[in-house]
Amino acid sequence: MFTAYAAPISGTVEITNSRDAAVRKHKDYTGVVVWLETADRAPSSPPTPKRVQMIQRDKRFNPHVIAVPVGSTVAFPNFDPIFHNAFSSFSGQPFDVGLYPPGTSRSVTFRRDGVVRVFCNIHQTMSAIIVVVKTPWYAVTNAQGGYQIAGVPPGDYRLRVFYERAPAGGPFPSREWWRRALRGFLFDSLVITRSVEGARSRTSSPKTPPSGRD
Ligand SMILES: [Cu+2]
Repeated sequence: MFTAYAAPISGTVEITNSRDAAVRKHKDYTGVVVWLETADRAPSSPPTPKRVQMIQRDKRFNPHVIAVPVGSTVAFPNFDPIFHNAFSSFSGQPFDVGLYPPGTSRSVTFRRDGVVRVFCNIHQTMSAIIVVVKTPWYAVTNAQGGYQIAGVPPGDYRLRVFYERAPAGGPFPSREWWRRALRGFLFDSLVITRSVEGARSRTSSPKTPPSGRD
C-alpha cells in the first residue's frame, strides 16, 4: 500500500523581453508571484493568516513585492526620518492609513484575494505590490528566478502567476503573454497526481525522500 505525501515543488522563472532595463541587464528575476490553486476541490483547510512587514526606508517599500494568504495583516513600519503614508485606491482592496511619523507603523488586514498596488501619497516614486491569495501554496521568486513551495499535497493544481510589469489586460495576463515573456517554468515539477488510495504519487520534483506535510 502506497501513501501519497505532501512534497515541496520548485521551479525557475526567467523574464525575457522585459521593458525594465535593470531586469534585462542584471537578469534580476525577483518579484514574480507564483501560487497554486486546487483545480478539483477546495483546500482542505483555509490558509493560516500571517503577519508580515513591508518596511519603509530610503523612500522605498521593502520588499517591493510580497504575497500573503487571505486574512493576513501587513505592517508598514516607517524607518525613515520623514513622514510616510501607505494607500491603495484602485485595485485589490482600497485602504489609506493616513500620514504617520518616523518610528511608527500602520497595519492593514487583507480580507479578500487580489492584487493590491500600494503607494505613498507624498512620494510618487514609492510603490509596492501585495498579492493576496486564497491558498497556502505560494512563493515569490528570488533574484535568480527560483521559487519553492513547501508541503504541497498530491492533487491537481492550477499554476497562477503575477508579475508587476505585465502589459494591460488585468492582473492575470494571458497564457500567451506568459509563454512569450517567461520561460523556464518547471511544469513537470507540477505533475502531482491525484491522491488515490493505493497509488503512489508521481510527484517529480522532490529528489529527497518524501516527508510529512510541514
Ligand atoms: Cu513616503
